[in-house]
Amino acid sequence: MGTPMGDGYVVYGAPGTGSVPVEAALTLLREPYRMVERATWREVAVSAEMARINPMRQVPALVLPSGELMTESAAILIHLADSHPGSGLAPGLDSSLRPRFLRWMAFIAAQVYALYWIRDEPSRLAADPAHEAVLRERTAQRILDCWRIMGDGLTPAGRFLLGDEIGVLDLYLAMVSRWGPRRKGFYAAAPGLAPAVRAADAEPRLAALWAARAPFVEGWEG
Ligand SMILES: N[C@@H](CCC(=O)N[C@@H](CS)C(=O)NCC(=O)O)C(=O)O
Repeated sequence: MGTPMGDGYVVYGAPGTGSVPVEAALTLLREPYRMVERATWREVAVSAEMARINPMRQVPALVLPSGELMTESAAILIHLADSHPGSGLAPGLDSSLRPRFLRWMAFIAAQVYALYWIRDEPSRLAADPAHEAVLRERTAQRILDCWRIMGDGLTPAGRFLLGDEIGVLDLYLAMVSRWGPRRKGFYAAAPGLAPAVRAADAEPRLAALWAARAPFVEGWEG
């Protein structure tokens, strides 16, 4: 399948992945979208198919109604918020919160999310199988250090990270903080951010989406 065009939003993703905050943002925006399931890490064929859309063979990818392809979760979330001014999903260009918003969106993407390329498949960098456990442990420590730094550097401005309205930064953090070393480690490293991610988990407009795409099953927090 080629890149769909003029077909509304098309999200390439999979449950529990970086596509979920994108799906959540579209849900809050009440924008209809078509979901294309691509669990790229499961099968070589799916990965090869995904490469035709995103040469990085990763989800999320988003095709905009214009037909333009976007990859990179932070860029997608920022664009969705910015292209719906008044949605409250991100501080506007003239807001004093804008630098803080951009800083932590980029921080989650570059400092934390990028480490999952290693964590999800340590054999990509490990010299031998024994080394894989070392990479898992060291990347877990690095992620917790990042959460500590984010927790120390960002004081929530309200119920959510940037005020009393949920935004794409909340959606992004709520998802990425669920991955290994998982939520319990995150809560301990960044206790000040815990209420905001819990508020995002409990957002009523997202109840069905979280249940379907990232269910809160027993022990999910780690
Ligand atoms: N920089 C990308 C990273 C995306 C990413 O790592 N996605 C994971 C799923 S959560 C994936 O597709 N992994 C498969 C792979 O990297 O081979 C982004 O922010 O969107």
